[in-house]
Amino acid sequence: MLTMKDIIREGHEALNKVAEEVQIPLSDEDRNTLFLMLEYIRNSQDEEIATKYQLRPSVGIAAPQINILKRMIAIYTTDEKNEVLYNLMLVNPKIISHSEEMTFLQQGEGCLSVDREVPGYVFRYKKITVQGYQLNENGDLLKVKLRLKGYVAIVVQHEIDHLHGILFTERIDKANPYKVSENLNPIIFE
Ligand code: K1U
Ligand code: NI
Repeated sequence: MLTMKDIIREGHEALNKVAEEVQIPLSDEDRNTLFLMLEYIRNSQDEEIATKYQLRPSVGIAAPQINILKRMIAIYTTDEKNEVLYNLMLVNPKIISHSEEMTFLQQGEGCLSVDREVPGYVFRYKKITVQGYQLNENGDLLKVKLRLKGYVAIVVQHEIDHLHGILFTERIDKANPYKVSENLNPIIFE
């Protein structure tokens, strides 16, 4: 299993590099890496396991965060009743279109690779269409086109940023971290 020891942090050069396309068909090694990434997120959201192994909670992870410079991401989100909303392992994800409209998380963003609070808003597309391959729980790889909006669209954009060597901290306006342009609505969680 992956733990926080496997996560590289801000300052590590790999976090600023562009990740490489993954070869299709997927190798056993790449498939195993993606399973481990998803397992990390699910473990991190399980109070007992997270406490035992000191895992920082997360809803997403990108392969460069475990120092593997390949285009692979995993996402796992649940609703307030703990029902699974998204359980995704994506290979070579690419945003092929997006809304003009932008949004942002009212509480800001966090990152497993950033060990500090970074105040400020990160503006992201409200809707995106992502093309790539989805690995299912049986290990099968399927070509997909996903239309995403709201919170999960923000998480996917954060993870795809990791594939381009970009941290959320770089997207915050340092001079004016909470400046919001007109007609821009945030996503708010209670
Ligand atoms: O480092 C990462 O890529 C993980 C990061 C992803 C992310 C956070 C916020 C906005 C977009 C993308 C996290 O998951 S930080 C932790 C977090 O946001 C969270 C954890 C548990 C439950 C709910 C949220
Ligand atoms: Ni991150």
